[in-house]
Amino acid sequence: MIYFICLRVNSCNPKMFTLQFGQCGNQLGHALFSKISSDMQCVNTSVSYNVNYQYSEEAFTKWFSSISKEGKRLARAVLVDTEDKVIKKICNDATIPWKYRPKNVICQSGGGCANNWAYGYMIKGHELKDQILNSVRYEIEKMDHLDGFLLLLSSSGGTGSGIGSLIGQLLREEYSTKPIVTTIVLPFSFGEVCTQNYNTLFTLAKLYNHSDMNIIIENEQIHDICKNLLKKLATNLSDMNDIISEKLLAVFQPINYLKSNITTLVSQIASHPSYKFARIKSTPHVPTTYSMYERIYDWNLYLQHLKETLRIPNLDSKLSDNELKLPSHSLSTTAHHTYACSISNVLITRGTATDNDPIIDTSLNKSWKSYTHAAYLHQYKRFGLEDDDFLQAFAILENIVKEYQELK
Ligand SMILES: Nc1nc2c(ncn2[C@@H]2O[C@H](COP(=O)(O)OP(=O)(O)OP(=O)(O)O)[C@@H](O)[C@H]2O)c(=O)[nH]1
Ligand SMILES: [Mg+2]
Repeated sequence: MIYFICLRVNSCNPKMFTLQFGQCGNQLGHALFSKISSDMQCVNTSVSYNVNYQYSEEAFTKWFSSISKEGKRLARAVLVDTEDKVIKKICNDATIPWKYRPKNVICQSGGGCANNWAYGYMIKGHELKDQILNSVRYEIEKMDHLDGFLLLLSSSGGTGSGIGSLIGQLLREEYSTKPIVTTIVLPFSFGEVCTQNYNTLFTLAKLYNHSDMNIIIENEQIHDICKNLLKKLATNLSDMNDIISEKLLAVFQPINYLKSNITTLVSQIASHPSYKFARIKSTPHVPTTYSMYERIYDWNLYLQHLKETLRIPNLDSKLSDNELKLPSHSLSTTAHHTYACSISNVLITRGTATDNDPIIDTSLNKSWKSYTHAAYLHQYKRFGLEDDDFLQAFAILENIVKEYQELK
């Protein structure tokens, strides 16, 4: 079943503009769009057809601009690099149902920016800035409403950090009222390259001034999540990008019909101009193979665990970073703990709540589940019913349930 072809583009839904810089930004962006794409195609969900349809539609409008001639979703993204190895790899991936618009790929085939922020910011950034901004303008002209920008980059190379900083600054000048959110990937603390700290310093300083919110990702912590929780002994960058994408999407994917846009998020999290760093804590992280057999935790436990992730970890031991543990009733709740100082927290929960569901809704969800597995359909089809009949019935009943729920 090809869902995305029949998606109706709804102009009021928020629209995100993603810019990917350098190796890290491009690999992470590719993982992010792939995850969005498979999330949209997922039919085996525990929610109803209508809710799932709306969600996919909103996700499409948010991240993709249109459908290409060959029927692939076109990411609303601009890609920038000063070496072509990664770009070639991600743009030639023919197996996926989405792609980048070739015009939006701005790539030199040189040797990169040599892990040097200054080379990226002062030299390469100025060589490429017109091309980059023209691509941005071209995309924006086609849109009726832009919600905001999402910049993806690492702080420690030269291209992402340097060119990303310059473009962040130029976007701020040109689109002064549009929120700019950056995702900045910090390097492993033990020397990948000797210039990484300077590069990080300049990147954070520049982008902090020219953006509205900076989501900080630590490679080291993401690596530990893969190793400790997902049990990936030979963790690679792609595993890590999967986790980072999940974290970003936990925040940025549509939420329950609410028009959750970047402006609202930024005003909740980074409302004061002096406090613009944000972190995403998420739970649970379990290997996909485990999740089939693991016991289902209750929501209270997840909430308690998330609260525990806000505690200040003991620097002597990585294991005291609660995000590196599974949610557990045995974690102490009574002892005195210091919580990290934060200006604001937003809790986003995703999943099915089983409490207080009306019976009709539960039964509807169950039948939707059976339908997605094509269970027993033949028993109806042999008497002349077609898929359309099922879908119409689902739509009608879902509407009824929705109207009743709105009475509450
Ligand atoms: N999480 C994650 N980190 C990455 C990835 N690729 C590189 N990094 C990290 O990014 C930093 C290096 O930056 P790169 O993105 O490779 O550098 P660049 O922006 O391409 O800059 P130059 O190569 O110097 O021109 C190191 O800290 C790497 O650990 C990735 O795909 N995922
Ligand atoms: Mg590079």
